[in-house]
Amino acid sequence: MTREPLLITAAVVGAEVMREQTPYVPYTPEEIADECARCRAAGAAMVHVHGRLEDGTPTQDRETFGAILRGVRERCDALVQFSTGGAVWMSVAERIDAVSLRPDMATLTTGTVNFGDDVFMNSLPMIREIAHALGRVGVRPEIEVFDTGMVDTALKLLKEGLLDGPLHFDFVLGVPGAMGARRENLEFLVGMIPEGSTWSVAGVGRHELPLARVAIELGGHVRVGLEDNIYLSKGVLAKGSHELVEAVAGYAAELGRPLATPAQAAEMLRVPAEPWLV
Ligand code: KMH
Ligand code: ZN
Repeated sequence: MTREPLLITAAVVGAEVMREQTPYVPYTPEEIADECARCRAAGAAMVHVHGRLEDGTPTQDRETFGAILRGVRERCDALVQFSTGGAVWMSVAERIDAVSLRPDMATLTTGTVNFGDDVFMNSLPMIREIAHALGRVGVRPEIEVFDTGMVDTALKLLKEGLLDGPLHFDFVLGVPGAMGARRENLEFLVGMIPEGSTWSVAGVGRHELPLARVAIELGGHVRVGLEDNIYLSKGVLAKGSHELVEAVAGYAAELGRPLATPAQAAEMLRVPAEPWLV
């Protein structure tokens, strides 16, 4: 098995989980940045962030993201990845409002998918617009894949030159209405991506930790956090994303994968060395 350093990405907030479900989800930029720092201390090299208003309403507002970015940079050296997915009801303009702050990375979902009772819209023109917005400010995308065709679309955009290879994929498995969180699905997706690509898995709900373990065994990388799953074990709420990161760090130690530092992750993901200051 590979001993390549394992990138753990912590998805600490998301746009869906609310305090009614778990008191541990952070809302304010300070709470989000504090949780990111705890995740870094637990072994995460990158944090994936969304914005929230005081009452928990999701926002992609530039000011909120600026406060989160500054807060994380003040507290730790984790790479910061902005969501451009936002929430299902947001326009593309809202979703890309903050990317000119130039985080280390930002997400790019390459297709439309059912998302529970909702639809997460990403038509080809929308995908192109987001990819252009990232390209304009030199932010590397992480390709979010919720179903098979999204890999094909990413590869098509790579061939067209809209995206720069090698690509980094995050396979988000187990969203109701999307591709299931099963090992064979993950192996199939990994088989679709070109040599030299990198990938991580984000299992949703109870699949998060078991799929993380599979990814470590397969030589991939891992995303965990309250955005995707609020439980540490059956019926036991995680007291923050950092507890999920700790669990993954434990698997990595057991399976012989050292943890990637942010510097190693930046090199692997070809993140530009000097992010703009905010
Ligand atoms: N909240 C989902 C609708 C991303 O961050 O790029 C989309 C999402 C993906 O979370
Ligand atoms: Zn997200």
